[in-house]
Amino acid sequence: MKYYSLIALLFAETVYSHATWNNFFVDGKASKECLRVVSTNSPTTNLASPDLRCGPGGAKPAASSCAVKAGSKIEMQMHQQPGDLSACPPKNNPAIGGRHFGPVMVYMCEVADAATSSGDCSWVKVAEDAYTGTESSWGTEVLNNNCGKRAYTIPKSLKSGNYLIRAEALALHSQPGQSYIACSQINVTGGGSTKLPAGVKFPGAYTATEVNKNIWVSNLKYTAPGPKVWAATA
Ligand SMILES: *[C@@H]1O[C@H](CO)[C@@H](O)[C@H](O)[C@H]1NC(C)=O
Ligand SMILES: [Cu+2]
Repeated sequence: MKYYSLIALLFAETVYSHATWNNFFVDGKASKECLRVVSTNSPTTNLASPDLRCGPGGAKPAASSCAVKAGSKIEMQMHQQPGDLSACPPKNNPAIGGRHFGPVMVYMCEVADAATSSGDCSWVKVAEDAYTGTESSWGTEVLNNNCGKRAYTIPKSLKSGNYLIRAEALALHSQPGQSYIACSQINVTGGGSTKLPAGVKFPGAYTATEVNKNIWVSNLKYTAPGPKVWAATA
């Protein structure tokens, strides 16, 4: 192990805590009742674990499913746990600290009932911030610069119905990579005729090579794991 990565690791796991997605917003309104709160701040590292669907304990339903008008903006928000749960985590205690660099991705899947789905569904990647060559371009850093929030606008044309939203920060500072995941339950209303395309399954979507990436090299080139981001055409 290189000296540099050892330092990074010590920072990551002793000085700072792990993080969880612990708030959810619909058009700016805090709607935590629709978030499946994970049972631990520990990440998922086992590529065969069903926890890769909605995080540890994430099969447990939230208090309700949020009605979300097609075209609305939803946001998933992360904070270090334990830590400062302020609306905008401060720079000295960011949403995900300790140089937990990695991509941030948002997936969604259509389900019969978001309140009871186990998350064993067809997941479509709808948003992603990965890495474009500078430290500040890591998805996790973009997240920190945005108060821990990753937003996604539900396409106006998306078919109405129940969906799970899955947010993931994949920290690559140490190996194996650490997935911090949580899901929210939504009921899209007033939508159109666009259906999600075929997606991927969790577990199963990622390979060990993809999540055990050594990022502490110069001229790093990096592509986030999973499918390409899907965008509705209308
Ligand atoms: C979703 O919203 C529709 C339209 O308001 C409603 O008829 C339906 O009961 C809702 N379903 C769930 C599971 O909340
Ligand atoms: Cu960690």
